[in-house]
Amino acid sequence: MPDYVPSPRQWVRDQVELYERSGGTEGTTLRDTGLPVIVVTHAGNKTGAIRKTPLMRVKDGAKYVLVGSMGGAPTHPVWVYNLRANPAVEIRDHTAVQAMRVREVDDETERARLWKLAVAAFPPYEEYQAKTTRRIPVFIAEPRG
Ligand code: F42
Repeated sequence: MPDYVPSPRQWVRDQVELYERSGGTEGTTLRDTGLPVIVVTHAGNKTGAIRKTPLMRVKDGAKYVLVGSMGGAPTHPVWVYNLRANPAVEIRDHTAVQAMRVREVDDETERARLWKLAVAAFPPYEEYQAKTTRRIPVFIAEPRG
């Protein structure tokens, strides 16, 4: 079993720690926005190490939409490459933990629909996309059978 390697960013690491230690009852929102967050557990594409990445909770029915915005930074977050290489993830949404599989959404029509859901759940995504020339990656996560 590979080791869990926490994020090098203190605030991210702290959020994951509190979210998990409380069993999903604390640390479940983004700072002072009050908006809900999920934790995506996945494997590093080079090391195979276990990574835990908090993301905004965007739902599409029973599925989750994962948005690689990273505040509109010029490069994709590393987790995007991890998910492309290893699509099997585990998603914690408050107290519920589910094994899921992700798929990157390339189809423009599908992406546009999911992007609307994402912006409705977390309006700053729109501003992040405007800030960067890269096309922000969008993934859909579905329960693994
Ligand atoms: N980020 C988003 O992109 N979207 C969101 O909706 C979002 C919401 C959110 C809510 C709460 C919160 O606390 C954080 C939130 N974030 C959101 C930030 C998110 O959690 C990530 O921190 C951010 O997206 C950056 O992701 P990252 O994967 O680039 O993280 C960096 C800092 C990181 O962990 N780097 C590691 C390191 O050690 O430098 C790399 C870890 C890694 O995966 N390594 C790979 C491996 O094989 O192990 C190899 C790396 C390679 O070279 O390919």
